[in-house]
Amino acid sequence: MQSSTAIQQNTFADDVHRGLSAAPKFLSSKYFYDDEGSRLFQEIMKLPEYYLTKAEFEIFSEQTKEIYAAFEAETGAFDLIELGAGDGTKTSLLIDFFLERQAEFTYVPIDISAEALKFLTEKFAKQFPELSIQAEQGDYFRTLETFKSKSARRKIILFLGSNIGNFGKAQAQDFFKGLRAVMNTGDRLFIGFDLQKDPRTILRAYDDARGVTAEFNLNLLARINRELGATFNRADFSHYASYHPIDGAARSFLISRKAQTVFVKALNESFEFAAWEPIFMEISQKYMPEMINELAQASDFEVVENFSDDKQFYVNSLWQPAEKTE
Ligand code: AVJ
Repeated sequence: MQSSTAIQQNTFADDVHRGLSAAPKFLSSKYFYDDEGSRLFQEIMKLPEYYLTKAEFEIFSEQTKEIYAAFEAETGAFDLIELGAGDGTKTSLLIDFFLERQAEFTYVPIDISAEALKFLTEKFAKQFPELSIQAEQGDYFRTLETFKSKSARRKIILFLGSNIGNFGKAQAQDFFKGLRAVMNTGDRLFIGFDLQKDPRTILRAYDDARGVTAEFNLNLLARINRELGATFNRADFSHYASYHPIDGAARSFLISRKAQTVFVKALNESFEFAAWEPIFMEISQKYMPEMINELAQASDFEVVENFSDDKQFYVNSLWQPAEKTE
């Protein structure tokens, strides 16, 4: 335990070093989710402006039967694998329905956060006493790799919540190619994509009136202070969100409000910020429907079926490995 904590911390320190030394400066949004960051993200999901969770919840609650049918869940035993499981609210809708239909499956939540997995496992054990759960802590790919050899069962892989948005377009393709490599012909991949829509609606989702998203971003500075002994003063940085309708990318930044120097003890290094210099924090990529098809094709999948909410804000897209053409 001691050594794995040390390794994680080194990686965090390395990444902070790389990001603050770069021009322009950046920090990785994957570090948002410490305990406080996870709590703030739960808050974000409840905000009126954050339509993503509501849209995906609508799809899962109103089209459960259709999703179940599209999964071909009645054809035999399978593993329901969820990447980055979170609090499992949406997945519980599927699980509830699957158990009712007596589908034969094991729920396999995979997450980097042991804390999040423990919470989810305890919650589901209470909510669904008859559910078979096999939580796996760790990196998506390494864990999936072991599945390929270990389990002959069908895999239905869930990657929900528009988490793919954090990757940007090129990275998303690499990610899906990696997944494709550990999947067999009968397996399925179910992905949540946020769609391009009125740019104002998107921008508001990342610039909420109560400032919870600002807190969520600033919390990473607090984490760097705490874990790496840095001297960030949050009041000297302000959250700025943008949405670019041509590339479909929502981006968030922390802007240095003045010329300042921040010392990071763990790196034994100081970083200079010019007045109004930005730190790029996060990309949340939004998709056009045809981009989803292109992405599937480029990563050797084909789209089986798309599920959308009433407002067409969001798509849950079901993919299967493409038929071999040779
Ligand atoms: C968890 C990556 C889907 O990009 O919409 C929410 C994170 N950032 N508000 C997103 C987030 C700011 C969220 N994802």
